[in-house]
Amino acid sequence: MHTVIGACPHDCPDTCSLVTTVENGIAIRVQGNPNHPMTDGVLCTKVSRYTERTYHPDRILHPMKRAGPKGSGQFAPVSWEEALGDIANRLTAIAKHDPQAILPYSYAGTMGQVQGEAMAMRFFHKLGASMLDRTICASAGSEALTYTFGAKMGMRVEFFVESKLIIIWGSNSIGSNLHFWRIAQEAKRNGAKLICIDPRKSETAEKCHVHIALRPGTDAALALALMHVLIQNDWLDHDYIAQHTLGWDALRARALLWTPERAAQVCGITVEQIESLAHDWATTKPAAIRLNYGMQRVKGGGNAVLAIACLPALTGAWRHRAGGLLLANSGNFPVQREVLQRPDLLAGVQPRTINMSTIGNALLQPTSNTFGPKIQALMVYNSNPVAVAPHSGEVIKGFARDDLFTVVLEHFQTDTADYADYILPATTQLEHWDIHTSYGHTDILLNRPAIAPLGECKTNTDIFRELAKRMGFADACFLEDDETLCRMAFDNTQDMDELFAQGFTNLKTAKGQSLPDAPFATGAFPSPSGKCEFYSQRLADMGQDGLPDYVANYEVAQANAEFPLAMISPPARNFLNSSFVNLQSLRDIEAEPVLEMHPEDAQARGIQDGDGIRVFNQRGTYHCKARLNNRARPGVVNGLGIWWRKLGLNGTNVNELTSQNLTDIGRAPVFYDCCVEVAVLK
Ligand SMILES: Nc1nc2c(c(=O)[nH]1)N[C@H]1C(S)=C(S)[C@@H](COP(=O)(O)OP(=O)(O)OC[C@H]3O[C@@H](n4cnc5c(=O)[nH]c(N)nc54)[C@H](O)[C@@H]3O)O[C@H]1N2
Ligand SMILES: Nc1nc2c(c(=O)[nH]1)N[C@H]1C(S)=C(S)[C@@H](COP(=O)(O)OP(=O)(O)OC[C@H]3O[C@@H](n4cnc5c(=O)[nH]c(N)nc54)[C@H](O)[C@@H]3O)O[C@H]1N2
Ligand SMILES: [Mo]
Repeated sequence: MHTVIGACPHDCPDTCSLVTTVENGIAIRVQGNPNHPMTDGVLCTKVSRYTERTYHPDRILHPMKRAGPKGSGQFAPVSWEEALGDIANRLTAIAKHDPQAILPYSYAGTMGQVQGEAMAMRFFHKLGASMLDRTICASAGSEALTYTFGAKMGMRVEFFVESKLIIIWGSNSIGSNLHFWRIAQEAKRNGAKLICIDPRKSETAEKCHVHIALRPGTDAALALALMHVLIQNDWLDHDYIAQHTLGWDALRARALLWTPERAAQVCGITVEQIESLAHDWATTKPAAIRLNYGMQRVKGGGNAVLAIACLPALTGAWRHRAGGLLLANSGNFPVQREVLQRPDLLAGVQPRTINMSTIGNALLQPTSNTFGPKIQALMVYNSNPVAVAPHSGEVIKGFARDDLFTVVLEHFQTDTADYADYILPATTQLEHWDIHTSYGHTDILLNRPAIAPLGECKTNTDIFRELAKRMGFADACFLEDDETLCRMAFDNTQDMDELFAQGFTNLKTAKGQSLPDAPFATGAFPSPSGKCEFYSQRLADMGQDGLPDYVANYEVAQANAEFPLAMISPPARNFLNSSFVNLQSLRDIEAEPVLEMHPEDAQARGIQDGDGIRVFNQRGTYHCKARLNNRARPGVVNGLGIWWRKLGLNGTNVNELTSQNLTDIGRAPVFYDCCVEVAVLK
């Protein structure tokens, strides 16, 4: 019996350090590493079931070839030789004509730098395939933050423990950022006030001192009104504003248009809630905001982040290490992406870019001068687009195309794998090497394999190496092994010896120094001006007005007679996007796909708790169970995600209803900007 230190691969800000216990070559237990301070020996319910996932009877253990009509889910096992040979031939034939007709589709099924985009990108760069714009999650908020601060940087998460006010904004920490919640709890015990801003009374909102349940997509209006109150009461740090910000006069004029009365109307909250929040923000020190991506999945998601990101500078909250804001710290990690992904293999070619968030549209485009060649082959890895991409109706029409050649690298036969021509069995985190950054803390983690690959599974990297060999890509970089790739991810500014010895190491700056405690205490923003840019010339140059503004949703429930309910679809706590939905023990906790409704909205439609219901709009219909409670505010329904379609009630999930519209900044999807109507199922 021995233990192996690894890293949780999942798309979550916490990136935990894992300890796997192995007996006779079998992983019998996965636990949180007690020596890693952020993990502190604790895992979420999902990942503590990691062995159940790894040894699941439904794991795909052999290459599979389609044996029925597209989408039928019928497959027969084939040898690796046959599968790889056929795939290489098909891709070679398409590439001869135009390699841009081949599209990779991947996201953060694993967040590892190696099993993510390292060997895969080398392969697609060498091939000259279309590029994928990876926007499905965070690009609205990340790009907005980059306009205001200059990079995806913010407070160090561990210092929230010293904060006296914590605003959790657009995030259900208990569900999706559990280790931050532990820190917030400790701060609370030390006297901190916790405020949650969320349309839904989430598991987190109900445990905070104050919950402000605003309408979805109205956060920018709230932030501008907070500025208004700060100005009216002169609750400003004039010295910080003068020295470390850009565009104050213009922002001030904008904020003065946003009286609390006006914002209260837009947000569906009271003037008192706004004034009291502004008072708390201005008078409690140190004060911190844990912003998260849940509030940027609407048309104005980018502008909302621009507006909220101004708040810490106005009151000088950044002066204290426990003050300021954290959305993500990914910008701090000096990953050597060019070394891992080798864009030089493009050899000067600049292929077109396809936005993953509108994959439905893209797959249905014919060849044209503007679009380029019709997509003829799709290589999916680390993602389940048929379940997670918006407007499933269109996505499925695309995947169902008979003339589309689709290869899916997976652990399981997901909704997406059902549409594959080949499913290739991939290793899980227990079976391969990887190296991890984090978007919620500032440590680097190493993942060592704990067990041998199950069945005939291969690593993503090996699959791309094998295809490269068969396609005649002779570059030496296709021979580098995974441990070598791990060592190449960072230069010598990072303590790689410590990383390899203990499985994690604190991030150092690009100069090899420890990160500062308070990143912007004395300004030094990584923006073009070196200041917190309230006004962004870069945004203005792109045709925006350069200042944060309230941008209304595409679909506004109050103005929509046919579909009068706003629907958001945040994750169910025991699933991770669509991962883990096929684990019986976790599905037992979530029971059935549900729509949370306020009793008033239900009563008006004759719906009772537990009724089977039809949720519908112009794009589709989704069947689930009504759950009546006060987690939903009147006028807003919460369709918890993201179920596998085939495990849902009528073979659909909530993305049947979402649209392919995009955010104001960052070309991201607007999952929470969606209007619906609901009726009892007869
Ligand atoms: N258990 C679990 N953990 C996860 C995930 C998961 O699926 N399950 N997903 C992971 C991924 S991919 C990500 S990106 C992160 C996301 O993590 P976060 O960005 O923290 O987002 P969520 O926890 O998904 O919560 C989003 C919250 O935003 C609220 N919300 C929706 N619309 C609005 C709005 O307009 N304004 C405001 N203020 N709030 C709004 C929702 O009600 C919900 O409570 O979590 C990661 N962690
Ligand atoms: N309605 C609605 N839709 C949403 C969201 C929402 O809140 N509401 N959230 C959105 C967000 S934030 C995100 S990030 C996306 C997430 O969407 P995806 O990135 O597609 O995430 P998952 O659904 O978890 O699917 C990841 C898949 O990768 C596979 N995988 C994991 N590790 C490996 C590996 O090492 N190799 C291979 N080959 N495969 C692996 C898993 O088995 C899993 O099927 O969904 C988005 N969709
Ligand atoms: Mo995400």
